[in-house]
Amino acid sequence: MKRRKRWITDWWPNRLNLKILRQNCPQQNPYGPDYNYVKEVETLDVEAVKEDLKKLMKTQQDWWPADFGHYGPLFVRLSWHSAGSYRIYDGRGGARDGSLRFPPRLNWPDNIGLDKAIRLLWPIKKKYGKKLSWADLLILAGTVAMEDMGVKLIGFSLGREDIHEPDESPDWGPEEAMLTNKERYKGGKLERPYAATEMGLIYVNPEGPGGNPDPVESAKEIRLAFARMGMNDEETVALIAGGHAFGKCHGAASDKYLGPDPSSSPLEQQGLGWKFHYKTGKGPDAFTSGFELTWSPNPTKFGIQYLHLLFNHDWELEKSPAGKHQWVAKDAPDIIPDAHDPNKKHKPRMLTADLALKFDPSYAKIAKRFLENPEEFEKAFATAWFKLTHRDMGPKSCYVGPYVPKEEFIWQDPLPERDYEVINEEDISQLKKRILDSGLDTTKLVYTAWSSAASYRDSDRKGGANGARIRLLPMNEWEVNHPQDLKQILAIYEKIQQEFNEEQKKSGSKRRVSIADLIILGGCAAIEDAAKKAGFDIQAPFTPGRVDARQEEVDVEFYRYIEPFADGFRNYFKYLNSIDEEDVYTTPEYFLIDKAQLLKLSVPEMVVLIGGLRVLGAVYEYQNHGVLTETPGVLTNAYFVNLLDMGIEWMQADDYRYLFKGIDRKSGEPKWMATRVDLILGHHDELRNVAEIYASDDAQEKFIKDFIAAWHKVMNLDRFDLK
Ligand code: HEB
Repeated sequence: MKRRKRWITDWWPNRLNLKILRQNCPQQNPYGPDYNYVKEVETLDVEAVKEDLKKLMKTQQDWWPADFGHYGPLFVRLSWHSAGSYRIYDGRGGARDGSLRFPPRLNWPDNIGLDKAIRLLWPIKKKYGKKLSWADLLILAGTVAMEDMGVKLIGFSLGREDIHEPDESPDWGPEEAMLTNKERYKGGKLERPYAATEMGLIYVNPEGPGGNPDPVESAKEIRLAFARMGMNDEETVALIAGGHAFGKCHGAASDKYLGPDPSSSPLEQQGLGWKFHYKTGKGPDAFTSGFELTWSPNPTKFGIQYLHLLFNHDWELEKSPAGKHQWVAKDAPDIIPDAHDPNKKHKPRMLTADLALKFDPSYAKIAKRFLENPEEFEKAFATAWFKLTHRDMGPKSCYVGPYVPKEEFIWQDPLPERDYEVINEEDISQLKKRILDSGLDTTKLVYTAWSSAASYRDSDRKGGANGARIRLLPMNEWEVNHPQDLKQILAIYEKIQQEFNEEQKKSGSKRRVSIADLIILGGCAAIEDAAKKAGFDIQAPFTPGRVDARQEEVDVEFYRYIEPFADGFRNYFKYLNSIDEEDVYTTPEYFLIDKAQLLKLSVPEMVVLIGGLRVLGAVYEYQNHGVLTETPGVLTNAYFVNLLDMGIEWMQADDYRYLFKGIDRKSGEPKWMATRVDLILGHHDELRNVAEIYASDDAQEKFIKDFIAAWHKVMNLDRFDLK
């Protein structure tokens, strides 16, 4: 073997990695920077694709023969694994970008065999090219398969644009080795943001926790993992019982015959991994999970047989040919068909994770209800499948294609229809004046606008300024949003709104202003004011049209879960005094980069926003942390100038190395306070490089302009209504 080049990360693995802020740049897109996937897929003949898919799933390929003459079950597993790595805490994972085709997910041991499923779909991808993304196809394949196998679906949306390189933004866990959980469990608790209980799994170990075949313990893991996928017990039971109506597990022989994952496979295998060197290694000799079982007598037909067998038989522990714990119904007749030999029959078998649905009392109750009400079961399954495969796509306005369901779901962050006209330029300048004249502190205006807009995360397109959910539970209670101030500010905005809308009504105008717009407008007004104080007469662009959601349009439980504990932009870190404790596993500066990525920011945008927000004083609890300026509220580049000032020496100021004080080297007097998030901009070579550019004497105007541009970008991140 030849030597391997070393990368900077090999030598300095702890250097803060900014890579996730420059993934998928437009130049990186092979279709070119002007490619618009949504426009392309809108012209797709979806009916034709569906027909092609249905034909393809029933056409045998010698290189990877289908079980039961139907690739449908394999495609269902493909779609489930594409969507199922979604986790609520940061909205990452999931199906929207097709990242199952890239490491690490491509190589995860839980995704074994899906390389074949993807390759089987290549003729369809090839035929439709730029009009059909892999991301959409990976979900469409399983969904059409289900339709073909008899599920009454509730709908489907296209519109998932592919990425063209691995997505390295999710933190998938601390373990280097696959299939361990040595580090993610602390004190019996699964660390945030993980949802999978072991590295390299989508959710849980099918054999039971750590390979222990205990259905009750397995149920606990399933409940934990599925909750972190945003699924309740009912959805969980529906999904598992519905999913395992189809297909089989593969484990013809010991895993000692198993070759390496796709990325580690020899070149000549052309990206297919896990070659199984046992007999033919495919069809009846295939190895996927190492279990060898089929759940249902009709594995290519949807129904309740799985539940029926589960509850009407006794299950005995046995080992698969590959040596894995699985369960067999010894008392049942041989009613299970063989996947390849029409003359062979088997006994019903199950995984430990399947038995969880019988031996966990809460799951059992739901499962029995489903068993007795097959129509309710089918509806619950179809609804949960739709949620599973669409919940990272954002609001309904992001949906594309002829099968979008009319029904609305709370997890889509629904917004009311606007039944009035938006405010015009004149209204905007008038309202800005009214806001500034109201006596509201401009710092608070900026802080509130930021809090509203920067609740957005692009991973699953949740949060954001539209809807003004910051007025409602639970976001109006989030500590980082300054609940007390928020109440006062909102009261004033409501008054301004009322007066303005009243006047419009009187004058016969149909224009109205929403609180959602006022919150952002207030931020813009404050920024213009701060720029003026710095001697620059600059407009902060503002695009009206946001609407106000109602409380019943907020997924309260979900937003409670995702309350932020770190936001470097507001210099907020909840675990100030417990930085080394278990609930936070890494540094505030890492979470800054993480948050910047969720806000789709580039490195310069992130840096300039921090510099601007700090001099505006928009810092958590309006402490002096990072407010490195003599003139807070004036939009200058002072933050960068002072951060890089060699006349200041920085020193640790608390036991946790979170706070630092800046001492005047000459006088020895303390001058500034800052956090790790501030000092990283001076410490990190690349961030320092940007800070230097903004600190330079020629950069005052550039700083203001860039800050306002980045600000505008964040304010509009969720404006899917503008497309
Ligand atoms: Fe499933 C298959 C596990 C859930 C759907 N799974 C399977 C298997 C296993 C499992 C182990 C085998 C693989 C092979 O091939 O070997 N799952 C599991 C678990 C869970 C689940 C543990 C959790 C609890 N699934 C699920 C869901 C769904 C599914 C949710 C949907 C909805 N799966 C499925 C299918 C299949 C499976 C369809 C078959 C595939 C074939 O046939 O190929």
